[in-house]
Amino acid sequence: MSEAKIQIYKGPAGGWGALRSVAHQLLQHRIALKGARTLLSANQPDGFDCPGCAWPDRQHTSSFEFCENGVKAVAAEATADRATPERIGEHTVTALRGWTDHDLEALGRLTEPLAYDPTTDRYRRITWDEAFATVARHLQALPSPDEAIFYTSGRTSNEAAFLYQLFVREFGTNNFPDCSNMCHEPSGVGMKASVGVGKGTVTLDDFELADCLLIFGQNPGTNHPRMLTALEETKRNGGSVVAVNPLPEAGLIRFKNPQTPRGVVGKGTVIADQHLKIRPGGDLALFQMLNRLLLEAEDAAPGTVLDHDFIASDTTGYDEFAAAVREVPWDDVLTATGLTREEIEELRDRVLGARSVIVCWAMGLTQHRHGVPTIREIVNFLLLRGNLGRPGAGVCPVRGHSNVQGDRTMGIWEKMPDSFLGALEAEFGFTPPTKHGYDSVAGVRAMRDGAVRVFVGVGGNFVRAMSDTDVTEEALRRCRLTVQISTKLNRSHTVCGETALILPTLGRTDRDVQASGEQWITVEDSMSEVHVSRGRLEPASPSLLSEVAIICRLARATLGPGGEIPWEDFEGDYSLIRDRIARVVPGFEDFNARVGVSGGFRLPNPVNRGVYPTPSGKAVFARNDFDMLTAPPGHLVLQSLRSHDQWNTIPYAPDDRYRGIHGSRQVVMVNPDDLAELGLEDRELVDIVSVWTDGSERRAPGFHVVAYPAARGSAAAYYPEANVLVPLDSVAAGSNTPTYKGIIVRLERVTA
Ligand SMILES: Nc1nc2c(c(=O)[nH]1)N[C@H]1C(S)=C(S)[C@@H](COP(=O)(O)OP(=O)(O)OC[C@H]3O[C@@H](n4cnc5c(=O)[nH]c(N)nc54)[C@H](O)[C@@H]3O)O[C@H]1N2
Ligand SMILES: Nc1nc2c(c(=O)[nH]1)N[C@H]1C(S)=C(S)[C@@H](COP(=O)(O)OP(=O)(O)OC[C@H]3O[C@@H](n4cnc5c(=O)[nH]c(N)nc54)[C@H](O)[C@@H]3O)O[C@H]1N2
Ligand SMILES: [Mo]
Repeated sequence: MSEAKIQIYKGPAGGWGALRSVAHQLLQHRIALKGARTLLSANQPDGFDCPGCAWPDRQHTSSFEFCENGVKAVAAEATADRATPERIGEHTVTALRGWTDHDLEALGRLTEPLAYDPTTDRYRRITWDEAFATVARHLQALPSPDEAIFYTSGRTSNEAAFLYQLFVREFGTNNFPDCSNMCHEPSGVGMKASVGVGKGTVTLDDFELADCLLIFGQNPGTNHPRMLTALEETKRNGGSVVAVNPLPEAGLIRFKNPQTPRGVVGKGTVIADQHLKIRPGGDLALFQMLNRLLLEAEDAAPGTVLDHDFIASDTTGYDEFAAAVREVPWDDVLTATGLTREEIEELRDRVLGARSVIVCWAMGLTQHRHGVPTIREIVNFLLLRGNLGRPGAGVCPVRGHSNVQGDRTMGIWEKMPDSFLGALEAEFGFTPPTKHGYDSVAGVRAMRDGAVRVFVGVGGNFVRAMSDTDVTEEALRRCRLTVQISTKLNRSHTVCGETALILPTLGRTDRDVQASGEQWITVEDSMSEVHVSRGRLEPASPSLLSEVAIICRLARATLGPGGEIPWEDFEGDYSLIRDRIARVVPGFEDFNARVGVSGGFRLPNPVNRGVYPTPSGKAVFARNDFDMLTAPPGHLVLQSLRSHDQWNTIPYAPDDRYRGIHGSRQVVMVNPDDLAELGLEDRELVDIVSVWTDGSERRAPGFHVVAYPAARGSAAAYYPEANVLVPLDSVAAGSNTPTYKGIIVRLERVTA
């Protein structure tokens, strides 16, 4: 194991470092300048949607928004390397299972359909027809359609997602685990309960108008680099930015916009006016205290703090909420947050001085056992001062995968409402199942317990993304059939059911030609803008099929000929799919015509018109119980997060530039004072051991301790290496999201 080189990073995000890193990526993937130019058509009106993240562009017609990590994501897909059957077949699957995530990915793009051959323990090439017949045979043999699950990762296009759910529902199940279950599910559940809609309410224009931005549990410098430009705009217009995070993340502290000459050579913009170094899981307590302080400020100066008109006209539940939140004790809040009273009062004053406030958040809030109440407390906070549905104010859950929000809109959800199922029935003439299906955690349990026999995944890397890696892997192995529709090799391909298939597919950047000619697809970003994406590159192999084509052929093979649904026509002309989406999904009327012009359209959010699709028709103040994560003596609260050089389950390199860590991912970051208390030295080798309420323990061996300015009592290690530590049953109440950011651990010194 190589030891990490550590030098705490003091510079800004962006700047020269970003440019250098991009040049290196292009070189590594052997992408020549011609290819590089194609890459630069990302997010252009005529180009493809960047698969890097779900942050929006100005009308999607921007003058090319440059982003280091977007280029890395595109370069990874556009690589010149090929994972051919011959290269994969050189190794047994047992051997491949010993490879790192990075090395599997580095074989390059998949080129041919493959089947696992248990007699040789190797993958071998098969024909597409054999592949579809194999899946059909297994699905048809199941005693019940509920014995299959159909996973989706968030890169899938609207068109493919719509057809996938159509196929699966006609087959007869709602078993749709997806990456959203592991990601922003608490945001959707919490906002839906509070305001009736599970999506954000703001646009980029609101960032220019906001007086104050609160950024909770998010590392935009790495994961949404283009967001830094929006933060810069807020600052330029006199707004303030507050970062709430256990770590001092570089992009939140200072930013040099590499798209401007000044940004490359200048000092950059200071982003955060205040950084609150909160303990992991302390955000619910912080918002409850903020809300109490707003009520007290109103008591002190009646009529000046709360928006009484808004509360009276638009909300319900205020009295119960207010009575409860007034009781939240300072002592508990200070313990839960690790903050000082002065820090919290400074934040209160900042909020009181701001007419309009936006709250942004990502995984630091959702991946906790109280993720749902935390989101509901944020909505409470915004409702108090009418910070919803007006310019410069609102909720901004910042989504991850580039089309994760669109996939949900298209029906990838294990419990779509009856209105959606009814519309499907009216359009396609079959009765969709109404019984709710399995989400990701329930899906693993069902495979583990033998209740599910077939796993199909459109994209993603299920065994590395999910919690409790060993349990998840064993669950997959118990299946009769596992099918992975993928662009590149990953660990999930090495954990096979009795029969296992890899179906290689086109990526976002690849040209997609079907019977009626060249096709384009659509996606929905984090701010509900729907727009076109058109691949331009020569496909990685002539054998690749698009996701749409694979789904159509799976459906025809499985459901048999003679059905009502024209799968063959859909495959040949994607505009026919959009015609159907227009008739089934609200907000997509006249889809083909509207999406093709001037950067697409924005799906309306009724909350912005003061319409709340809740049972009461009002926005609901929630009364949330106080909850904090406590670690027993000698233990820490561990969060698992992304480095600057990875895309979800796939590390590009063992470096984390903005945290100053180079050469190793087997590190655990801990505050130096905690290390002293634990009797550990910087760079010492430890095992991370998690403890769970049922007394069970899980171990991740061989990590170097790194003294790092993290919040006291916390620790941080990288995802997916830390996933073995998260018990399958450790989930957010109400959304079943694994608690990847709230793991109770101890560090055990490794003695030689
Ligand atoms: N380059 C790149 N871009 C990506 C991705 C990628 O892997 N690479 N992944 C995409 C996906 S799917 C997603 S969901 C997003 C993820 O985007 P992020 O949510 O930014 O990703 P994480 O690395 O999980 O970072 C979580 C942040 O929350 C902080 N945090 C942890 N626990 C707490 C807490 O209890 N309270 C608070 N206030 N903060 C906390 C961490 O210190 C860290 O800064 O990024 C998307 N974009
Ligand atoms: N410990 C810990 N665990 C986490 C998280 C965390 O913060 N901490 N974050 C969670 C979150 S937020 C998420 S979203 C999940 C992510 O979980 P997933 O979405 O399942 O994982 P990814 O790593 O994004 O999937 C990468 C694979 O997708 C395939 N792929 C890439 N592009 C395409 C495409 O265009 N089409 C198809 N069909 N396949 C493609 C490639 O084969 C690649 O190997 O992980 C979750 N797990
Ligand atoms: Mo995500």
